[in-house]
Amino acid sequence: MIKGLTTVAQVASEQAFTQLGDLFRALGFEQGKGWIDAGGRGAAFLAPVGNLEFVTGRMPAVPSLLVEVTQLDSIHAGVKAWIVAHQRSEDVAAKLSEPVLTHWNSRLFTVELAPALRVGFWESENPLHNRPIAVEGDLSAAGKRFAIVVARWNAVITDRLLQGALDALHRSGCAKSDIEIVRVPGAWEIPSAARTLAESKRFAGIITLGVLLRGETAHYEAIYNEVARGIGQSQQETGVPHAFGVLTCETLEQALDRAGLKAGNKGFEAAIAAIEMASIQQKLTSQPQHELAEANS
Ligand code: DLZ
Repeated sequence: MIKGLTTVAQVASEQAFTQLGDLFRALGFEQGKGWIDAGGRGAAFLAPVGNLEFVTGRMPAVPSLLVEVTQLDSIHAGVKAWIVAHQRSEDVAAKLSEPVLTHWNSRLFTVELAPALRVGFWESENPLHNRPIAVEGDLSAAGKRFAIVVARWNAVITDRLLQGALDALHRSGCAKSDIEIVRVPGAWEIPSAARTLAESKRFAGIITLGVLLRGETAHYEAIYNEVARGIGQSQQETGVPHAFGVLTCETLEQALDRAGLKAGNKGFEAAIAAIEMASIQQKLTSQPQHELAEANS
C-alpha cells in the first residue's frame, strides 16, 4: 500500500536550514516529524497531496520540486519578502522569477531558495484541479429559502441561538424575505412543525433550535430521544435537510456557553450546516453522479 512521497533536499548550513523552515511554515506547510542524529538533522514539511511524475521526451522547463498552491501571488510576495530579509535585496531579480502563464493552464514562478535548491510554485487556473473528487456543498444561501423552528421554552437561550442562525443566513447571502421563523412552545413541538414546513417543499433547509435542560426536565431523556428521532425522521422522509440545533445541557450555564458565550453559537453552526446541506442536496438531485465527478476532476 502506497502511503506517501518524500523528496529529500540537502541544505548547506544550519542557518539556511532554520530560515527555510521558517519560510515553509509561513507559507502554510504543516510541520511533520523531523529527525536528528549525530550526523545531522532533517525537518519534514507535509503537503496534503503528492504526485510522482515520470516524463518521456521533452522535459518541461520546471524545477523537479514543484509545489502546487492557491493564491500564488501572495505566496510570491511571501517568498520575495523572505529573500529580502535573509539574503540581499539585489538577489531578488536573480533568484525569483515573476509568475508566468504555462501551457498547461496554470501560472508558475520559480525561486532558488538555496544553492541547488530550485523550487517551482504553481497554481492551476482551474480551482478544482487535483482536489479529491467529491461533491461538496457551497456556503451560499443566496436565492434559497430557509425555515427556522425555534422553541420558546428557555427563550433566554433559544433567542440567542436564533440570532446566531439569522446571522449565519444573512452573512451567507440569504434575503430576509427568504427566511420564515416559526416559534413553538417547547422542544417537544419542534418535529411536527419542522415536518409540516418540510412537506410544504417551500424550503431548501429547516433549522431546528431548542434547549433541553436536564436539571429542569425529569423526563429529559424521553423528550430528547423523541425530538431527535422526529427531526431525523422528518429529514429522511421528506428529503429536505434539517439542521439539528437542539442543545441538551446539564445546566443553564452550559447552555449559555453554547449560545454565544464560551463555546460558539450552536444556532450559527446549525444554520451553516443547513446551508451546506441545501447546496449538496441541490447538486445531488439536479446532476447525475458521473457528471458531478467529471465537473470536479
Ligand atoms: C415540559 C418541558 C420541560 C420540563 N422542560 C423543557 C426543556 O427543558 N426544554 C424545552 O424545550 N421544553 C421543555 N418542556 C416543554 C416541552 O417541550 C413541551 O413544550 C410541553 O411538554 C408541551 O407539550
